[in-house]
Amino acid sequence: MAGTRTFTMIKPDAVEKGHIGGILNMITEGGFRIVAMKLTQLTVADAQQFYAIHKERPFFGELVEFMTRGPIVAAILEKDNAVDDFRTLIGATNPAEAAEGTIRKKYATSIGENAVHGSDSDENAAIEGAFHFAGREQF
Ligand code: DAT
Ligand code: MG
Repeated sequence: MAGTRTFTMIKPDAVEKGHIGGILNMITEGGFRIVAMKLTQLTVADAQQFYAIHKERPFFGELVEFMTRGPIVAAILEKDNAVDDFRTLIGATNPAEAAEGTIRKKYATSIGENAVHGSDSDENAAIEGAFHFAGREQF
């Protein structure tokens, strides 16, 4: 059975441009309940760990530099089928390929600076949520 929670980050590009409110509105209008949330900033070590699966990719250095350049909003979201439904709401990694009505279509600039993160599995949602939030910070 699909899980009910996913993890998201509003990335530095979207925070810099003042899109926190617009993105949170799309998330709640999309039927997700926010069960944990904070404004925070990743250290280089945090970003290297978070994106460790991509460490051999040519864009890894650029990705870590981008993700650490300013504050992010980290949040845990709840909904039936949370991981897949949230991936649908955010749209394709490359905003040029993202469907109309998705968060990345509306707010992302490029494949690297794509406004939001969404977990890709229930297992990673749990790992990523626990990376940012203690149990007592999850409601
Ligand atoms: P997603 O964020 O859709 O899960 P991913 O896990 O494949 O995508 O990659 C993680 C992030 O790495 C992505 O949000 C932006 C960056 N990235 C991925 N592919 C890239 C590329 N070809 N060039 C630059 N950055 C890339
Ligand atoms: Mg991914």
